[in-house]
Amino acid sequence: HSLTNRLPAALEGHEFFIEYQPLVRMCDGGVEGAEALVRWEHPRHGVLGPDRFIPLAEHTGLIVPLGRWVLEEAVRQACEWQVRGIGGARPLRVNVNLSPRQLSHPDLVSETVAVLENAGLPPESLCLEVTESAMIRADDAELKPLRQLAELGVGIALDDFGTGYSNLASLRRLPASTLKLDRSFTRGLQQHPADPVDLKIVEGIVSLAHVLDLSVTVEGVETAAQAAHLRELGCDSAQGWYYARPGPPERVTVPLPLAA
Ligand code: G
Ligand code: G
Ligand code: MN
Ligand code: NA
Repeated sequence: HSLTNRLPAALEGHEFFIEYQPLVRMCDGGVEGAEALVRWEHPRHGVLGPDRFIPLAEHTGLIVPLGRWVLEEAVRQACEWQVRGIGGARPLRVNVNLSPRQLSHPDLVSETVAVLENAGLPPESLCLEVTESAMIRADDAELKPLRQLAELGVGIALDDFGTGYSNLASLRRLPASTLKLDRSFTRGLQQHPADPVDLKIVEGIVSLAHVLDLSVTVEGVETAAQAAHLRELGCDSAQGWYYARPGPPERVTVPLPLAA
C-alpha cells in the first residue's frame, strides 16, 4: 500500500497536523477542553482524515511514534491555552486518542508522564480516549498502565461508547472517568419531539454512568434540539458540529452558540 510506505517519511517531513474540536459543558455552555484529531496533509492527495491512515499506522507500528507526536503537540497546545488564560478559572483540558497498540506499549506510562512534566501540564488537564471495544478486549495487564495514569490524575474516556457491548461488570473494572456516548444514540434526538425510545435509552445510560461515577460526554451533537434534550437528560458535556467543527487551535477560543 503506497500510503503505508509513505507514513515514516510523512512523520519525518511534518506532514501531520492536528485539528481541535471543542468539548462544551452542558451546564453553562462554556468550553471545557478540546479533542485532538490528527490529519495528514498529503503532498498529492490533499488532507487525509485519520480513518485513512490510522489503521495503516496501527498495522505497521508507526502509530507509536505518530501517537507520541500527537500527544506532545496536543499537550503543548493545552499549555499554551492555559498560559493565555483561555477557559478562565477552569483551565482547558485536551483529549488525545490512544490506539490499541499504544495501549499495550511498555513505555506508555513513563512517556506520558515525561510529556506532561516537560510541558508543565497538570495530569488533570489531559484525558486519554480509548475506544470501548479496545478497552473491553484489554486484560488486566493492559489495563494496569491506564489505572496508573488515572491514579496520577489523567482522565480516561471510553470512546464510542455503546458500540462495544460492555456489560455492567466490565464497566466496573475499567479505570475510566468519562463515557463518550457514540453519536448513533443521539440521532433520534435531532428533532422536537425526540424519539421517545432514544430518550429513554440515553436517560438510562446517563444514570448508569453517574452511578458508576463516570461523567458523560455526548458526541455528534448537530442541532439545538439535540443539545436541549441532552442537557435535560443530565449529560455533562457535548461535542459536535452544532457547537463547532474540528479546526485549528484558535477554534477553541472563539464564541460558541449559547447553551440550549
Ligand atoms: O476527525 P475524524 O472524525 O475523522 O476522526 C475519525 C476517528 O479517528 C476518530 O474516531 C478518532 O478517534 C480517530 N483519531 C483521530 N485522531 C487520532 C489520533 O491521534 N490517534 C488515534 N489513535 N486515533 C485518532
Ligand atoms: O474519536 P471519534 O471517533 O469519536 O472522533 C470524532 C469524529 O466524529 C471526528 O472524526 C469528527 O470529525 C466527527 N464528528 C465530530 N462532530 C460531529 C458531528 O456533529 N456529526 C458528525 N456526523 N460527525 C462528527
Ligand atoms: Mn475520540
Ligand atoms: Na468516538
